[in-house]
Parts: sequence; C-alpha cells; structure tokens
Amino acid sequence: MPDNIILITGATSGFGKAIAEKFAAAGWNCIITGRRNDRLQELAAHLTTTYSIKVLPLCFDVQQRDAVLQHLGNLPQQWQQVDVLVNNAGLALGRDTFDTASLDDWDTMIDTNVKGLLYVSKAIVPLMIQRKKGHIINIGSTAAKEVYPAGNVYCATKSAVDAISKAQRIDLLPYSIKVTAIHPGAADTDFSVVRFKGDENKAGNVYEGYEPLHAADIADTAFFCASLPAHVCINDLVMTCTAQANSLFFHKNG
Ligand code: NDP
Ligand code: 8X3
Repeated sequence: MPDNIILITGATSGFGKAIAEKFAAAGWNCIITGRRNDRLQELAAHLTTTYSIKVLPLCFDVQQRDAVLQHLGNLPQQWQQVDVLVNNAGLALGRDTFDTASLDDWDTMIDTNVKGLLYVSKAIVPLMIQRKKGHIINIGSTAAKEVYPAGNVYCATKSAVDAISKAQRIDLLPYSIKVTAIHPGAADTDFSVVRFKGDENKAGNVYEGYEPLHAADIADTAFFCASLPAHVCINDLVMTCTAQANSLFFHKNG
C-alpha cells in the first residue's frame, strides 16, 4: 500500500470526521477510530467509495490503555507506516465552577484528553522512530492558552496537551518527527452538546450571535500543516473565528 497513511482519533464526528474527509479527498489512506462503531463503519464505507482509498476503522475507547495498545500496537503490516497521527479524540464535560464540578467529569476529561493522547502516541511513536519520519498533530484548544471561568479541568487538560506537544517536539527531535499543536477556538461541532450532556439549548447558546469556526476550517488547517515540505514544521497554531479574540473575548451581535 504505497500511499500516505493518516491515523485520526475521534473520527466519528466534528473535527476528526472532517479531517478524515479532507485527507481522503487528497488520496490518503485513513485509519479512523472512535467508540461508535456504526459511525465508523458508515464513514469507512463513504470514504472508500467516494475517494477510492483504503480505510481501517478501529473501534475502541482511548481511555482504556489495554484496548489502545491492543489495537494500535498490532496494526496490520500494511498499515504500520503511519505518516500523520492526529490526536483529536477529546471532550469537555460540564461548565461548572471548581467548587461545584463533578469528580467523575474531571476523571473522564483527564483520562480522555490527556491519558488517551499519551496511550495513542506511545503506540504509534515507535513506528515513526523506526522510519525516522512522521508527524503528530495534537488538537489542543484556546482553553490551553487562557483559563476561563468554570473551565478549570478542561482548560487544564488542554494545557497538558500544549505541554506534551512541546515535550514530544524536544524528545522526538533526533527522529525527524514533526509535532504540531493546533489550538482552535469555538467551533460548531457536537462538542457543546457533549459538554452540556445533551442539552441542545445550552449548546446552541454557545454559538449565538457570531459565526464560529466550522470543522472543515480545522481540517483545512491540519491539511496545510501536513502538506509543508519535510524541513518545515508549524509548531504551535492558535486559530479562532474572526469574532473571537481568545478564550475570554467574543464580539457577538445583539
Ligand atoms: P465532537 O464531540 O464532535 O467529536 C469528539 C470526537 O472524540 C468524537 O469522534 C468522539 O468519538 C471522540 N471521543 C471522545 N471520547 C472518546 C474516547 N473516550 N475514546 C475514543 N474517542 C473518543 O467534538 P470536536 O470535534 O469539537 O472535538 C474534537 C477535539 O477538538 C476535542 O479534543 C476537543 O476538545 C477539541 N476542541 C474542540 C473545540 C470546539 O469548539 N468544538 C475547540 C477546541 C478544541 P466517539 O464518541 O465515537 O468515541
Ligand atoms: C473548546 C473551545 O472555548 O469551549 O476547546 O474551551 S472552549
């Protein structure tokens, strides 16, 4: 299988799905992961038939260390040359102040956004080291750059993604592995519905009065970062919609 291979975690919706579509359209073979197998199978069928590429759907929870290592530590031979790994799977749960937030929500965010990213990276990095080639794209957030009210642990997990990206960049330097952290601001995916545990009204309010980023914007940016010449790496990229200055400041109509 001669073409480029991208592995995207959290490809069942939002950024991950859009990234899979973007790279598949450019002829990349895709390893797509997530917990919702029906969505994975549907996306795999769509990408395969639309773009005549190969797709390997892998259904697992990034919080489960053994499951991650079992799936990604035993990739079929023809899928082992992963050129780009996008650590995208992640979530926020709740928008509660430090004193009122739930420990269970904190555990899930830390286990997914931080530990999941570490498990996946640990499984794939040896394959990149072998080839002295590879590109890790970690999806952080503007929440990594400024803590906002009632953002506490979500912001902390994204600060951790920021720090881990810097650490990977230093430690993997001898192997010519690029590490890019993309930090998007508000984008209208399922993110807020998940954060507000299915409350569509609360989720919709997040995007009222301005045009947020769309998943395709992040996919275009990831594709740009992955398309640069071998000697060029975008290290850290913060992107927001025009109506957002940072985690705290928006210009909304009405
Ligand atoms: P979505 O909710 O649309 O997508 C999240 C993806 O992550 C889904 O595919 C989901 O798949 C996957 N995922 C979540 N938990 C797990 C898990 N335990 N194991 C495996 N996969 C998991 O949100 P976005 O696309 O917006 O979010 C993608 C990333 O972007 C996240 O890391 C988020 O923090 C970050 N981000 C989002 C922003 C936004 O405003 N939307 C802004 C900045 C960053 P499944 O449920 O099938 O497992
Ligand atoms: C998602 C964007 O502003 O909800 O990371 O933290 S925000």
